[in-house]
Amino acid sequence: MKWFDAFFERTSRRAAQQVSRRSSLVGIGRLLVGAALTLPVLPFDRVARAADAPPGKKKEPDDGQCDYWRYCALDGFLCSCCGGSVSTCPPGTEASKVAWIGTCRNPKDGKDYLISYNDCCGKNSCGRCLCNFNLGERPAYRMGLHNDINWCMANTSTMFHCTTAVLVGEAEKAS
Ligand code: ABN
Repeated sequence: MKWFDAFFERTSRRAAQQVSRRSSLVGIGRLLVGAALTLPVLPFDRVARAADAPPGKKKEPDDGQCDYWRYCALDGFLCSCCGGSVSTCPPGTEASKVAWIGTCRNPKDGKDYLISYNDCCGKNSCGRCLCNFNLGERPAYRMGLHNDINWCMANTSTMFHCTTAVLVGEAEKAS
């Protein structure tokens, strides 16, 4: 390793003779400012995050948990745990053409909302975050009120991957 030490000693001495302290400080300063300006705009892949929170819409903190209010009648794997979000299908899957509609109460404002539980179709079961809540569900002979159904049945690919909970709107009050 002697040659290594000698090489660095020679190079450092030459640099010290040729470069003033001021110009090396200027160089280091430029490097720091350049890094601070360039690093935040480098093209990191933010696709996954973008799918979770479309522009202008904040991702809700607990939508990866079964007890999130919108999942009150969801039977399936949460798309939030499968590369999608509470209301978007993961890449490579498509939303079911038919869905089960539930009514859930938002604890923040105490109002009831219609939620469309669309399955995401085209890939085999995600297998993560299985939730099974059945508020308002009825046995299978009332098919429209039954949620234990593969809603991919009307899609080109009937493979079920996960389930989203899309907010449709405020529920009308029964008169
Ligand atoms: N809607 C979710 C689901 C898919 C397949 C079978 C049962 C339930």
